[in-house]
Parts: sequence; structure tokens; C-alpha cells
Amino acid sequence: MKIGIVLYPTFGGSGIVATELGKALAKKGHEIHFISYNQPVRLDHFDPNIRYHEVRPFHYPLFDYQPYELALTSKLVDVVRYEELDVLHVHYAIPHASAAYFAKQILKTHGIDVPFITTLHGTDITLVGKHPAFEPVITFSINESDAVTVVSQSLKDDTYKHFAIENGIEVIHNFVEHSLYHREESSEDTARRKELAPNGERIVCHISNFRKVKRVEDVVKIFRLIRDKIPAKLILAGDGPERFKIEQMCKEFQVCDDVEMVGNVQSASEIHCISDLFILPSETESFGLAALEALASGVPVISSDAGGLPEVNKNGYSGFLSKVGNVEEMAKNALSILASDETLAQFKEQAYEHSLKFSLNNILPQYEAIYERLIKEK
Ligand code: GMT
Repeated sequence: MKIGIVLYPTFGGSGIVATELGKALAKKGHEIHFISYNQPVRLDHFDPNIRYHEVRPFHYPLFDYQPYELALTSKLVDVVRYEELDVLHVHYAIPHASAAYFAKQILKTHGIDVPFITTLHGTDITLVGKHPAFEPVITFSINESDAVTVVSQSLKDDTYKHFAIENGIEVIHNFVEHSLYHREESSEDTARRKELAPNGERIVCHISNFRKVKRVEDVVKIFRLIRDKIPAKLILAGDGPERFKIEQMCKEFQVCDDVEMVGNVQSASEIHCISDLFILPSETESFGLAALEALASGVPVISSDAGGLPEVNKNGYSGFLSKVGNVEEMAKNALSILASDETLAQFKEQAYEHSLKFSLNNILPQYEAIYERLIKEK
């Protein structure tokens, strides 16, 4: 099949899922066309089955705001016509779903019928999408999508709760390609671990876009409680609006010597393979891809029970869940995992085992089945 994938090219989870999905489909022989305003960060190698089409908005002094959605719509029309795409798959509703709808209508005037799938990822529904500034467009474009998928049951429930949806919605969980995550430490990993934790301290980590919903301040609070009891180091990876506040907080808590803020990383697995525990205390989280990436590397997860996190992190097995903001319980649970080598080894094994439920091989055919169905129904 010839599949167009519209995505955000940044470190956000929706862009990562879309890129990994496209790469995996390309490996299976499909022709994949990524469409975005920048090269997606995880699109890092040449594959003859993959093309990248850049959307370039037209700059004109009259525009206080660049009409990106129109530039995207025109690009979609262009790519579908000239590359003869069979189907479009848009990730994150705003503004991708409405652009796909508009492109579809334009293409009809050229005698082309191209179905489009919208995959909702989370904040496009729970935070941004339900804002009155967007709600009518989001409701319309979800209802007009030829298929709609969501990354968790929790997000499906939220979508029906917040919008007047008449369309069916299918849950397809996010996935990981296990071959990209390794559980065994290489000699280089061991050297890096030694550099970071020279006295055998436990290594705890968190990776996010440092937005308010991630509650990174809770990570620092939890870490301080852990470090009060056992020697430990914290790796904070990622970047975003809250980073400065977190740096200040580390100074105030006098934990800077034990905290490494490493900024954005290309591959989460480089952090996970030297980590003992991952913390994700989010306020809302439709799925929590970062948590799944940790589990796939055999790193247990301490998380909140927000949104879809209970679908990803199995309480008492792959880690523990607590109510949002309950940092004392999260620290207690973290310590119960980290306290002994035996318990840690057991949770590491269970974390990996649980992640297999979300392996690429289980999830990919579900998307392929939708593409095939829509193409047949044309
Ligand atoms: O919150 C983020 O990290 C970014 C955001 C996005 O859209 O890129 O992530 C959302 O989509 C991810 C992939 O499906 C999910 O794993 C995240 O849980 C979801 N974020 C939220 O719901 C807050």
C-alpha cells in the first residue's frame, strides 16, 4: 500500500509513534510518505520505501499567523495526486484531521477518493481539543474521518465524554519495537553507569517534554524522599517550559549533585539501559509511551494512575500506580522496588515481560487491517 502519514516531527509521543509506525510499515514493503514541517526526529536512516515531504507555509507580511493548515492541505492534495497514495493516516487531530478532510474534498474534484484515518493521541482531546477555540472543528473532523483510532480505552472514553461523536472509535494501543531496546548492559553502558553512579547508587530516571501535565516537580520530590533512604542518582531527560523551574527546585532541595539534566535524547533506550526505575507522575496521560519504552528495556515504572497509565503499567507487577500528587506513596513504592537486588531483578523481569503485550508485531497488523478495509470500501 502507499500510505501518507501526517505527524508532528518533534520529540512528542504522537510523532514518535507515527514515525516508528511508518518505519515498520516500510520494512514490511509498504511505501510510506511522511508529511510534516520538519524532518521527524526519529526518521534517522535511509529506507528506499520512505519519502519525506516538507510543508512550507508561505510567508506574507499581512499574516500575523502563518496559515499552516492551508499549506498542509495543499501539500496533502499534491502528494496524494502525484504519488497516488491509497490512504492518509493523520496523527494528532489538530490541525491534521481537518486538513485531511479539506484535502479529501479537494481531491474529489479531481476524481480521487482517498480515505483518511485519524489517530487521537491525548492532549488533542483532553487539553487542547476540547477548548472552545477548537471543539467544533475537532468534533466535525473526527465524525468525518473514515476511521478513528485512539491509543487507549481511557482516551476513547474521554473522546466520547467531551465531544458529540457519532463515529466509531477503535482502541489500538501504542507499541514498541523490542529490538530497539536492550536489557543487557554493554561494556560502554557499564562505563557510563560507573561514571554517573561511581559508588553503585541506584539510578532513577524521567523522560518527558517538561510540560506542566508531566508534574516533573513530583519527580524531584519523589527522588529526594528516595535519596533520604538510599544512595541514588536521578537522570532527567527532555526539555520544555518547566525545565528552568525544575533546575531551581533541584538547587533549593540541594540535590543538584545527584541530578543529571541531559536535555533531549534521540534514543530513550540509552538512558533506560543504565536505569533501575522510571518515574512518570503525570496529571493526565492518554497512554504514556515513555513508560512503555522504559518497560521494554526492563525498567520498572512508578507512575500516577491518570488516564491510560493503568493500561500500560500493571500495578504491583511492572511497577506501581498511585493517585496523582501522592509523592509519599510513590517514593515508598519506589523504595520497595529498589531496596533489594532480588526485588529489583524480579520487577525488571516483570516489566519487560509486561511490555511484550505492546510489541510491534501485535499492533502493526491492526493498523494494516484498517488501511485494507478502507481501501476496499472506496
Ligand atoms: O504529552 C506528550 O508527551 C506529548 C503528546 C503528543 O501528542 O505528542 O503525547 C500524547 O501522545 C503520546 C503518544 O500516543 C502518549 O503516549 C501520551 O500519553 C500523550 N500525552 C498526554 O496524554 C498528556
